[in-house]
Amino acid sequence: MSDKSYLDWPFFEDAHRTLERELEVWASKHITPHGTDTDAACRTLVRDLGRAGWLKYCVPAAYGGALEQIDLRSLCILRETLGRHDGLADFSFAMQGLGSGAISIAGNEAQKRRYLPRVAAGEAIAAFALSEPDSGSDVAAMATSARLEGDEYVLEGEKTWISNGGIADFYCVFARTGEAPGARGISAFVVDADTPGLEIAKRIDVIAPHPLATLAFRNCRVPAAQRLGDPAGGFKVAMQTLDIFRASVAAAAIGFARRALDEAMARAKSRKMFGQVLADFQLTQAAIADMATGIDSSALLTYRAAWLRDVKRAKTTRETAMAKMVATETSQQVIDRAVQIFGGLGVVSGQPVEKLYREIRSLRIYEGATEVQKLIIARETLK
Ligand code: COS
Repeated sequence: MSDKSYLDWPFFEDAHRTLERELEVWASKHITPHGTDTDAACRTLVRDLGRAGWLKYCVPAAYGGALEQIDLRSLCILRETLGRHDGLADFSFAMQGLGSGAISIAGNEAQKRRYLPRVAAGEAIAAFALSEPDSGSDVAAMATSARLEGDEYVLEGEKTWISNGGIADFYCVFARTGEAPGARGISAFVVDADTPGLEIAKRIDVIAPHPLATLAFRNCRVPAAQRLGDPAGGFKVAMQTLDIFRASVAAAAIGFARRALDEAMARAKSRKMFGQVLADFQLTQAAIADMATGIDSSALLTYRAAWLRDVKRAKTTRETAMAKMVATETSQQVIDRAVQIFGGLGVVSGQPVEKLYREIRSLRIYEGATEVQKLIIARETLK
């Protein structure tokens, strides 16, 4: 049984404890091993998460959501719990939120009504299309353009590392509209997957399989009504979306780390060696102590950021960046130690710690690499 003592911290309300309890029961029963068809597994997961009502936490109540406003502590509890059970379930949940976040933040009434209820019900798969081959960390350097022609924007360019690329029903796309250079000349759009001129240029295979693709926009005509928010407001919408979801990446990393610690403790208590069990050795105990402390430090930073946003309505750019950096880096170390405690078995394909070892790696890179989080923390601290 995983450590749930964090739920007694003052950051949480009874509704959060109930959410965790009910999700735990659901996940134990409904999350089952997936086959090798990752696209099919993700489609099924989105449908099941939608039917069970969990995706309602990704959108506001007026558009089919669970709560009046998106509650970051709930998102974090959902991702931590799903992440502890299954990386792909966490991924499928998270992308519904990240992929529709720009609509919740900047969409008009018609856009919200058209997309958000289907996201919450698991009937439409969402994706966030920001990165490009030559613009990952440096978002303001993006080259994809959107030229206004009459009442249409014409999109040209490439987006890459797009999660859900290939299975999404719509993409929130950021493109240069040219009002000013750099960050001040970018707008956001919602582009339906079947829009002529939008193609899946390449599917990308990664060490922890999930749908990932490069998108090509060639003479892709999007009605001007599909622009999200003000012209040139796209960079801020992207950053505001990331300010929310980066904290949830930290929560997913904590869920992975908790699972690794649980697996490592079970192994350490049962594996006999030199006439005792592994857990009797002080070197194992030191590892367990570091793992448990790392998890609690990460959780404190993460739920502080979520609480500040939810309760104090604070801008949490700095706190979110700290949480994302510490939780993902720590989780990598915790999982690596769990593999070590497992010995040879730890690197056997299909073992839970082996899967976690592959799954954690990308979290230190996507939604702002650790180096970008350092940049953000330093800038905000120096202000
Ligand atoms: N919320 C609201 N507005 C923000 C913001 C935030 N978190 N961060 C920046 N802005 C605003 C700034 O206030 C500034 O506005 P003005 O022009 O009105 O002054 C504007 O956006 C530009 O900001 P800044 O000059 O800081 O932008 P930079 O180009 O220097 O980029 C970083 C900043 C590096 C922080 C940004 O590019 C980033 O987060 N990169 C990582 C992106 C990422 O996560 N990629 C992964 C894609 S998702 S898998």
